[in-house]
Amino acid sequence: MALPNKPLGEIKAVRDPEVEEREVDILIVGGGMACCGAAFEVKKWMKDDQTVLLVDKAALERSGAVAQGLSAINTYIGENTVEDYVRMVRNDLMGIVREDLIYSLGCHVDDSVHLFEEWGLPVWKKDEQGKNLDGKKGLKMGTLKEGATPVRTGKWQIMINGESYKRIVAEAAKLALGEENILERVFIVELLLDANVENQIAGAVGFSVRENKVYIFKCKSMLVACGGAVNIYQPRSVGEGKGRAWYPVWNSGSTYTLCMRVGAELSMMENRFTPARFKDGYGPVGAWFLLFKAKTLNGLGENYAASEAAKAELEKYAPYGTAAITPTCLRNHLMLFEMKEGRGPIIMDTVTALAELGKTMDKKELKHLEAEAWEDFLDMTCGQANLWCATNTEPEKKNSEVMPTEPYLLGSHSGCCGLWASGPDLPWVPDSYKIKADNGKVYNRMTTVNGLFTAGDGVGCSGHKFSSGSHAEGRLAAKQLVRYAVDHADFTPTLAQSSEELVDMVYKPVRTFLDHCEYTTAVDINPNYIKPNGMMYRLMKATHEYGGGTATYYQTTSKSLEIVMDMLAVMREDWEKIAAGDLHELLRAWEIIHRIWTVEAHLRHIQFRKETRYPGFYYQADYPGQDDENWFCFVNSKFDPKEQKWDVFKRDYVKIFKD
Ligand code: SFD
Ligand code: AMP
Repeated sequence: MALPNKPLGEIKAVRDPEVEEREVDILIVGGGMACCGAAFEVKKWMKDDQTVLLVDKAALERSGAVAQGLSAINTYIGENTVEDYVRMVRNDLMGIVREDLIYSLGCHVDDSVHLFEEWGLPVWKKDEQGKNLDGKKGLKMGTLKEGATPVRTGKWQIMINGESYKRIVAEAAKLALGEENILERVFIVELLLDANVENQIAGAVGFSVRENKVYIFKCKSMLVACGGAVNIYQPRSVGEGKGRAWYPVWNSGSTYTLCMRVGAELSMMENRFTPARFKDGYGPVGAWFLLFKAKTLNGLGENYAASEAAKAELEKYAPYGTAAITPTCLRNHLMLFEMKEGRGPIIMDTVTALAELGKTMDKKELKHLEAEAWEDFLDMTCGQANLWCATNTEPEKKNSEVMPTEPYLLGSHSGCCGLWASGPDLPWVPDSYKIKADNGKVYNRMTTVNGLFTAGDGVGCSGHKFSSGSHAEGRLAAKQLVRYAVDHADFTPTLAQSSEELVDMVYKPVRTFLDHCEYTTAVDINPNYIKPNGMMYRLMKATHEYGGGTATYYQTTSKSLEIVMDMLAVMREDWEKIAAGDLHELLRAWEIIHRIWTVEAHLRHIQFRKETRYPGFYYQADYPGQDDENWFCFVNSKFDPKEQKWDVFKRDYVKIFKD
């Protein structure tokens, strides 16, 4: 149930919070696209006596990556084949992906898109003359399910009027699950393994960010889909611009941290995403490239991507570099190449693009086109529209700079880091891609911890799901969550820790603060503690300078990695002294701890993979270029919760679909 907005000011934290314990069969952690998909689906498969609860750190209507809305759905198969979708994802991610996961998602994603439209999401359509109809006008052509033609930007993307996208999806999720089965504004801190059954998930602990209250949950099966990781590197926007980032600032790597801390295997954590975006506002470029057919120019006004030098550079990364669509990392690589050669900055030629499109349009149509250019931002990154206003940028008169952003970790957009998850139990899926639970059964999207599932940004090795695919994947996982809980009906989750121990852990930052805050007059400066804000700056400086951040054009070296690893070890020591005076700060404290764990996994993977698989996303300067002979494989890792030790290792890649 949603709690009312808090009154002005922060809510002071107290030493001894209230404790609420709950036991359900199925626990859903997160409230974004994947969890809304799960919430919509789960009850259809549940038995009458089974119980479910969804817990989101924010409010479902505007939580996660789709909070601001979106102007496109980037995965809609439509007239294409699912096999081609697999090929596209494989090429974009430089060959090493889980084709079983991508295929199974591709089979179901359109169904989610059809539901969105049914729930009221306006989808652009083509009319009989091939003209674009947006908003309500699109409805005249019927629905996608009935066979209406969407406005395709690229082969896989369709345009929507999506300012209220998340509200629409959340409303359906809430209706299906029931408000009484939803807890908002509760941040999950740690997952809990069963005290008696080895490697079995049994619950989670978290706290309310609106009341001094700790929640302890027990469950038989659990979905964790808390999105990707943002603000782990120094963002390009600092000072008054801080807080502006491309991916959602609230997603702090909880998916990866929560799961890895109970021993779930991670995969391809070395992969990251540094999207090219309109500079400073982080406005997306997809619609400009694909719908408006705009070109990017270097500082000399040249279409560098079409140059001989660019071709030669791409050939080094054949067959991916020479494919019909250049992989996202290599598009960045070309930009960085220009900038490093002194031919920056990179400019999106919006003026020529709109002028070209306008040639076949009357005045009214041209005005509409210009409005669409603004709406692309207003629907999903309104800060970019503000920036255009503030800098007197009319895209038909003035071009805008494009720049690759600071690194993000995610598994649903054009990146593929995440958890090693089971593929479906189908004959064509290789055995090495199936994870067998304690009962010998295979549950699609289960991690290597029994009963623990993930989806969306959480599932590794299978990017390009986007909003629609994440929703569909949540629905796939939901069915399996129920199946697992039914198959384990006799299992009684038992926690190893007492309630008191769990409260001590979650509220430790509050107690550290209360014990020492009176020692100094400046509440943020104290020899006995560090505030989350200070820790955030430390993390960002370390990753920025040594971990392949924007400071070094995304380049790192073996020595730099060694240095940053030492810095992380000290941060880990110091986080024992992290302090929180109010509930907002307690949230920030746990978020930064989750971020540090996630970054550690990321850098350990980069350290292990002795090649540069994703030029444009990151460069390991000691190992430039790709080394297929030794590294055409997954890199996986596992943190052993008992031994408190990391293991990083290779797993074989299996090709399922021919080129
Ligand atoms: O333009 C905890 N995305 C795009 N998808 C598209 O289909 N089209 C686009 O146009 C896309 N573009 C885009 C996109 C995202 C953003 C931010 C921008 C532009 C500016 C990508 C999708 O949005 C993305 O793939 C999905 O949303 C991923 O879904 P999911 O479920 O994996 O993550 P989420 O939606 O962010 O939700 C996370 C949830 O977890 C909660 N949470 N809850 C409890 N405890 C914790 N510890 C928690 N930590 C997090 C969050 O509150 C949230 O509910 S474009 O760039 O291409
Ligand atoms: P973006 O706005 O960059 O997030 O891109 C939205 C969609 O368009 C994603 O599916 C991208 O993979 C795709 N895309 C963006 N730019 C290009 C491009 N230059 N060529 C091909 N596809 C692109």
